Amino acid sequence: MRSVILIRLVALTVLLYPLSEYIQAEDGYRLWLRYEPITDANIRASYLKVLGDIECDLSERSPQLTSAVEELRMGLDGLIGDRAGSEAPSIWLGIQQNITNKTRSNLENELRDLGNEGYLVKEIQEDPERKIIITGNTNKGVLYGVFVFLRHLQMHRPIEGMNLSSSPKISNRLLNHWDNLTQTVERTMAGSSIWNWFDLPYYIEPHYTDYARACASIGINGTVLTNVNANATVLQPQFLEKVAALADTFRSYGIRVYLTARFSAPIEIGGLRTADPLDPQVQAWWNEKANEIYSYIPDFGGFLVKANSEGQPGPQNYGRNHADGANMLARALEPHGGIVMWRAFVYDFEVKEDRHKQAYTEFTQLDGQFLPNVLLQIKNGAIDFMPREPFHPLFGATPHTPQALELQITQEYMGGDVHLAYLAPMWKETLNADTFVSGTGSTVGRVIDGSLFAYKHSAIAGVSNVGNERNWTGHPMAAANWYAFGRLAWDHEIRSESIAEEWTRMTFNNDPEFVESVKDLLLSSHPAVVDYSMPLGLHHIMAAGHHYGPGPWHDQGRPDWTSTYYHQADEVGIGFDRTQSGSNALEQYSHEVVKKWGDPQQIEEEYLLWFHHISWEFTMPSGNSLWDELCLRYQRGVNEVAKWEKQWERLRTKVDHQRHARITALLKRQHQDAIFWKDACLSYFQTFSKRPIPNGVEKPARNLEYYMNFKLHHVPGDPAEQW
Ligand code: BDP
Repeated sequence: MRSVILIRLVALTVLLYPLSEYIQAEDGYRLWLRYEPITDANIRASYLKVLGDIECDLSERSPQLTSAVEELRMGLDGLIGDRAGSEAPSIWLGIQQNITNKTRSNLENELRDLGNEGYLVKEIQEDPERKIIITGNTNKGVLYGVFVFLRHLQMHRPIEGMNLSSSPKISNRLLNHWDNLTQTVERTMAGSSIWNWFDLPYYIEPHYTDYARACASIGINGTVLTNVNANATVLQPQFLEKVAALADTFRSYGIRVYLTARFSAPIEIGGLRTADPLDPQVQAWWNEKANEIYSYIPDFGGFLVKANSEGQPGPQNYGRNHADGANMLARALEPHGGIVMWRAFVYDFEVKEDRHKQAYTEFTQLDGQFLPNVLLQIKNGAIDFMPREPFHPLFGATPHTPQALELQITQEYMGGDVHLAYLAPMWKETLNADTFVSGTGSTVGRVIDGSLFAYKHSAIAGVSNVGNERNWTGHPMAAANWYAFGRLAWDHEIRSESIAEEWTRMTFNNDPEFVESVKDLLLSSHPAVVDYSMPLGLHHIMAAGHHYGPGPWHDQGRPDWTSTYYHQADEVGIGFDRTQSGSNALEQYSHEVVKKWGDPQQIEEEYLLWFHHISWEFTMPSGNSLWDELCLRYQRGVNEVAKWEKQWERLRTKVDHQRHARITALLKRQHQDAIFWKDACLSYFQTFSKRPIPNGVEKPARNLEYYMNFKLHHVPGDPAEQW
């Protein structure tokens, strides 16, 4: 057997520099990896009985195993502290090959099912000893196991007899950073980019490691560093060196880097006259570029591409189609094992078809034409990350082309980093939605995890809400969305409630009353945001440009960027008719869906105005008229936020002052913003409905002109402010 290095736990030794600096502060920097000392004597004693030295064979010098050991030591030092002289059994860490033969044969079945990223954390009896083993088929699995083990301890769960194992359902679990090389970030408010491009590759900021730790702790294994509105400069050697430096840091945490590829790069940085994907010179340029990238970053993940969408160049500029474009890049990456994530977020205002229908029309006809290492990356809904969207009709409609799901963690349309909106329940609405494309149970989750059509590749992406703010996400509660994305990317069947609970316990504390109350805040947040901004299926009625706040009157410029295009309010009613009498976008769904959503009496109220133009007098299930119901929904959202302010105030003594004060201020602002949304939207829609504001709804404080003339200047994340 190879030499085993026995590592003694050293009392309160903080091993990683970046954390030592912040250990006292409650500024949110440590996210859910706080490893606070366990003060409950019983829990501590029960852990001390079981947790002894860490045993690990580090002779193979695996960076991922080293990260795993460091994390475990740091976690135990923080949570339990002095272990010197402990007689407790040991914690054994390593890949399965290194387990003693006897134990291995006992665990064979469990290990076989773990794949190359799964973990097993188990208490075993290895005569004469008991020990905790943290293992997997790879060191990455071991690393994930360590994070799971520490999560368990952070939540004060019993460890005697523990037996935890899991492997991810989706193989590529990626954050998408919409970060520019100028260090601005599109649509994220939490400061500037965390990538300090100018100082790279010379200075590796400590927070790069902590970012990687946070990602790995929830199973994220890839990161697209650059904005989908891409800049070809990142593909030049000067920048590839910088990218390589980040990749080197992330590798120890099992994270691969990806870049966005600007389609016109061969012209902009390659000196070619065209970027036509069928031109052999262009193909050769990309092949060469891929070789060059892999010479810097041997495990480079691949490209994410936004093409022929919102002004970005693409194959259609040369009369070619999306498959021509994607395949050209796929060919260049294929020899190196890279993938192309080709975004399905394409629409063109020159095309008269309802924007809702365009991606489906475009991509279903190309199914079967993409090379095997191409995935279509599809937003959860057909419009654009609205507060609530029905699932995208494209899901399940390209059985021969793997589909990836793109979620937006950053709250572009939900109050940025100012409003509390826990998004796991909304994401689960999409993941659990039944497309019926291959019989009942053809959920979006099963489409994208590859199980429905046996896709070779599977992927899920979350548009990151991280910036260089001290606490990463601005709103302390917004980190719950980063956390939830990772957890759902690993296993889309986990309940939103459990995720909220885990995050709360680790981020704040285990006080049962506190945990219940914060969980309640989180779980009630998304429905409230929908209520006070875009209830009953209303969508795309936000302010133009920065997208923070209401703008239902917006009717200037290209129609598919206005609000009036989407709400279609008139004297008869409100809502976008997407049934047969309207754009018939509904026909792109399976007939089971059409049957339900095509009927205003059967469709969930949440989607009513998404698919139907409904008369102001229509009787809603509550018995109210549509107009009254709309008003009451807006008010309900406002009331809910008011309630949270009081609820949070009651928790004052249970949380540090720093975070309490910040959240108090944010909730106050959210309350005012919610009132603004309600007042602005109701004043405006009332000009069509011509009905009074019903009882139980507070009348708008000002007249419509005030709301229409109100301008919010210099909103963070607004692309118009970024250059
Ligand atoms: C929209 C954003 C825009 C993005 C675009 C995209 O407003 O900033 O570039 O999506 O996803 O939500 O490409």
